[in-house]
Amino acid sequence: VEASIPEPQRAAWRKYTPQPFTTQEEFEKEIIRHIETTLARSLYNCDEFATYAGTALAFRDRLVLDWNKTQQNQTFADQKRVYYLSLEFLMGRALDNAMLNVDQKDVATKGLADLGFRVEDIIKQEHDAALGNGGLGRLAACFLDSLASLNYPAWGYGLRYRYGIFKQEIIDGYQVEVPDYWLDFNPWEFQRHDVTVDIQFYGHVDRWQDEEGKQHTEWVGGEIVQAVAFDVPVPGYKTATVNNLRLWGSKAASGEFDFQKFNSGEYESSVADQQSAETISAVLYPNDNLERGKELRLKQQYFWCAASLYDIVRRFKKTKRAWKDFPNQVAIQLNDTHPTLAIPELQRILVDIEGLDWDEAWHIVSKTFGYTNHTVLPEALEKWSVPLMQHLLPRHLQIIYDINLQFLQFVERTFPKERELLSRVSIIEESSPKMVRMAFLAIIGSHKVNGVAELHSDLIKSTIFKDFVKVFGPDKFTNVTNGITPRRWLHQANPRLSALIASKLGGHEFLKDLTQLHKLEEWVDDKEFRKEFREIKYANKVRLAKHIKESTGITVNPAALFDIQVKRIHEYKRQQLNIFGVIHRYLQLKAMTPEERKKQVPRVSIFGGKAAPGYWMAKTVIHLINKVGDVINNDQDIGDALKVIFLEDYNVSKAEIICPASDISEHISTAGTEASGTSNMKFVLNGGLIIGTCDGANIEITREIGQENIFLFGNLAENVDELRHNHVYKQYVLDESLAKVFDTIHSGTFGDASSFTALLNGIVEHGDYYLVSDDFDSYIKTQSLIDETYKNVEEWTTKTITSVARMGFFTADRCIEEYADMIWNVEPLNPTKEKDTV
Ligand code: Z15
Repeated sequence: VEASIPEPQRAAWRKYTPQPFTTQEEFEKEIIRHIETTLARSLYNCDEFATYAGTALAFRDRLVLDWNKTQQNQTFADQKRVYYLSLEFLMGRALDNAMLNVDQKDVATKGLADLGFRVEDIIKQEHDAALGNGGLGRLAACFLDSLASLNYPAWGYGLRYRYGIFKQEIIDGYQVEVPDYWLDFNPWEFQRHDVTVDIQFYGHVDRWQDEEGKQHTEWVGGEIVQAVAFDVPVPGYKTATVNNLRLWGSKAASGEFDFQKFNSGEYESSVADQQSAETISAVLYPNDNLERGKELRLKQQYFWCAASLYDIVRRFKKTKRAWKDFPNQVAIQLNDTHPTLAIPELQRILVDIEGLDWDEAWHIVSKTFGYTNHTVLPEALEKWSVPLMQHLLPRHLQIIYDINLQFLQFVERTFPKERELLSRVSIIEESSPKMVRMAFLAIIGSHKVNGVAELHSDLIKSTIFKDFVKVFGPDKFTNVTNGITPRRWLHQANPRLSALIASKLGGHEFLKDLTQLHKLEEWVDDKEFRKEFREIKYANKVRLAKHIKESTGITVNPAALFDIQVKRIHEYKRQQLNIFGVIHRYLQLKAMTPEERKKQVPRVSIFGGKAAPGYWMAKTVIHLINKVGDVINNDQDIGDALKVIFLEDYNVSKAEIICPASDISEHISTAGTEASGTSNMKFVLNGGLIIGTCDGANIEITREIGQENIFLFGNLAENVDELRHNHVYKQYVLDESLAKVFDTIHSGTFGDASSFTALLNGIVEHGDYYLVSDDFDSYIKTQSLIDETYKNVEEWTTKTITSVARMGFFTADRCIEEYADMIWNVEPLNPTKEKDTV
């Protein structure tokens, strides 16, 4: 392809390829050009939004030039690529990130000031790209950042939801969901009108024999929906690599089907078909750690897997390699079981369409995929009903049955005496209706399976996937402890701390090699450094206090201890334990004399997070937090000693304000339930300490930063089963302090007590599944220890600085290198040095 373009054309192209701006003047010229021409606005109606749009377009131009080069370079290099399949990419805003990655934020700040705007106000105009629920989606976004920053040839594949995660409003203390229509103005995506794939649903399977007697299987009939590619540039930090995130949108297939209807006068119904096709990519399912088995969700999964695989296979076929080379050119990572249909889909492409024989095809398939598990919670493990799959994807169901048959025959040969084992490891659960266990299919169709923190990876091997360790051996299972990108979660969210660290470490190199942070320990006793470090934390608390004032009207004292728990609301994450602890603190304060009360460490308890719209218990917890806040915040006796804040609509851009502003953050899941957690890493990296259980990545954070620098409490994962058993089968006496808290709620102190009876009864009468009462005493004692420790400013400062210095392990860059070595077997590709590749 490259050689076929004649030299004169190349010369013209070379001569006229746009050059990126580098100076303030060039930047201003670009903004004004975009505002005047692309946006058709002028000096006289240029508000903050138009300025945002102009700035975004100017930076977009810069990214696009490098993006084109990166893509060409990757095509020419023709080496193995990584494809990260995720139903969620929680990207947040792109402009600040783009400015910092291309190292032009200073230029932009000055240029915008020259035009009469403050850069912070302009950045705030952007709508978050909120195509995800929580940790899983944000992890995917952090991984894309690291893949690009480390120059890996990698693509993300996802869905282009018209509505991202809902916006949360709190009205009278209740969560209200508002749709998040985010595509009004999105300069970061490019619709590829020429990249479309027809996706089939329903229909039936035909079998026939050709003249030579060869058997053929073909999926025919049904409906066609068209997938259209929308590409989003993903810039790396201070590198010319700009990778691609390809999101699929759905629309009605153009072609005979519509045309027939149109001709026969069914115009309206053909438009209705169009709308029904578009519903496939209309909305992100708002559940975190819960699967509900809805048909539209299965359609989303297949639509996205089939379009992505078609695209990947098409790219591979252009290289004219033999099929056996496929796993040497392609690594596909499955982010949870959501993309598991990619496994039978690739098998279908190879066998039904490309004519490979089954075993040859299966060898290729099972070397291509890797599967990441993110939870052990049974309600989150995906199962699809066999009748539903039979109806929607008849050929895939056959293939799944054939995969299962081959697998069970293998198990039977290897463990001939173990009949029970066969039903335990079968992909098909023999229930009524029968169910397809997606995690089992993902394990069988992948060459590696990983968990996301050490405890979690051990747990999946000893519990939900135990039998598969026996069948495949332990080497198929591994761990990659999660990480976060320090570019967004330190440099962008906390620029002053990043600058302070850079001033001691000799520049911002540490952002690409986070283990360099350890050198900060040399400065831990430096008076000036400590003072500056504390001043930064205080300024970040002032910034959050300002946000709290604007969004809730409540004034909080930035000198108080800021205690923050922000994450999805879920019983296993135990926001209820936190709010019961707050009520306990309130009761203690009420019992004190005003003089005693003055001596206490003032505290602001801050909550944030969304509940899945159908999750009643989680919504009850939100309601309780708000009611408790109403009472405490308006109690004259209490004043600044305690404030309770619920921050509306927690999302990525708010996390960037919240994470740098904690003194303590809470990661208090029932041991063994939180696979990793990633906000724990964000808070510590920004100089906050943690109160947490021995769960997920908290354990490794403790190992890295030292147990003297973390406030651990509560029962261990190994004891959870027994404790749960005790609740059900033994006489249980409720912890005395917790009983007082419950009495207070029952007495109506926080409004109509009947609103909260289900929540309290779950603990008192129905087995306390999340062990709130077992951990309560240990929790409140640890909270007192935190108060005591916080009084000693010097001790607290030492703990926080030491912790930051020891957080190097938790960069997402380390994760990506582990995946690349252990699972993908891919190498980075240096971006081209030349000005162009034409
Ligand atoms: C989700 O956000 C997580 C797991 C899931 O199975 C689903 Cl469906 C959503 C989270 C885990 O709860 C969290 O512990 C982990 O840090 C995160 O994935 C990223 O691995």
